Amino acid sequence: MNVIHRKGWEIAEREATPEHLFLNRRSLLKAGAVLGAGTIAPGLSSIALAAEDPVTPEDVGARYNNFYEFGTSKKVHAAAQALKARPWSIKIDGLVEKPIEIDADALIKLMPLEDRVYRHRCVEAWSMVLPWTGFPLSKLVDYARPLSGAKYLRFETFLDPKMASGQRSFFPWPYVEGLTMAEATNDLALMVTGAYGKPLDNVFGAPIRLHTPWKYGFKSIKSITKISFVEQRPKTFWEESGPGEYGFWANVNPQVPHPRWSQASEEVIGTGGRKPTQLFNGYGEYVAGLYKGLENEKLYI
Ligand SMILES: Nc1nc2c(c(=O)[nH]1)N[C@H]1C(S)=C(S)[C@@H](COP(=O)(O)O)O[C@H]1N2
Ligand SMILES: [Mo]
Repeated sequence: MNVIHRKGWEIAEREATPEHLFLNRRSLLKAGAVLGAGTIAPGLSSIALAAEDPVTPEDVGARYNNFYEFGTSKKVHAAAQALKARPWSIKIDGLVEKPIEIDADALIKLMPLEDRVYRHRCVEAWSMVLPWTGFPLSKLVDYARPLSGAKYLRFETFLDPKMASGQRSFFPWPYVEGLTMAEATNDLALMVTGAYGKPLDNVFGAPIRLHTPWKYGFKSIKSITKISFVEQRPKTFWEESGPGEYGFWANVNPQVPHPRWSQASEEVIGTGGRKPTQLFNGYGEYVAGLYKGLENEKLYI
């Protein structure tokens, strides 16, 4: 059996995939009370008794999404099934030793997959907790063999207005995002290939998407077709769409309001409740250092 070395940022119930094992603290305590604590399966007790952030149930998490390529509503699950996620080719280009074009499944096979439970905080002041499968973006950076001039990663989503009805609207398609090399090689930056113990549902951005859980959700670009290593900071989809409202850095900060609403708290989707928002979405210990010396930048918009 594999020994799992848990890192500090990991939410303790991470071993609980598939999702039917995600008992919340209350139901587990109840089960314990009925069965006697000793009868709880050993793998499970450590999971659920430590559950401070209950995982969002799958039927909630996969039915409240942002995927503007398929419409601006949160109910985009059915429309997103029009996405043809296989076969899927990914280009890696720009300032690299040699440009690469690789099938998504071939890339996924080359990468060390792991399960991670991450908090997700949308700029619209709602949040979820998602059980992902994926690999560290840093592994893809190694694989790409960037040249020393590469300062940023620029990510791009597919462009196919015939397939994706939302791309017939006025937005500056395709969806583009970016990270610095330091952010991309931080341990937390995850390339996501699965959720709830299964390959990614289209609505989550199949076959492969990014999740940077310390940043607002819009940084976590879905259905990636191209990753370019570049010298200049890329102009992102949301900066292009609303420059006064969305910036490049977009780190979560409850004290810096969005121009149109407070970021102090968030609606926890599926619970009917709210909770206070945390600086860097609670991951500051692992990422705050990335922003030393950048205090003059708009780090939280
Ligand atoms: N290509 C693409 N990626 C995207 C989006 C999008 O509309 N298109 N929406 C972003 C926003 S605003 C959020 S909150 C998350 C939502 O991810 P989820 O649906 O998996 O929760 O995806 C992000 N990535
Ligand atoms: Mo979002």
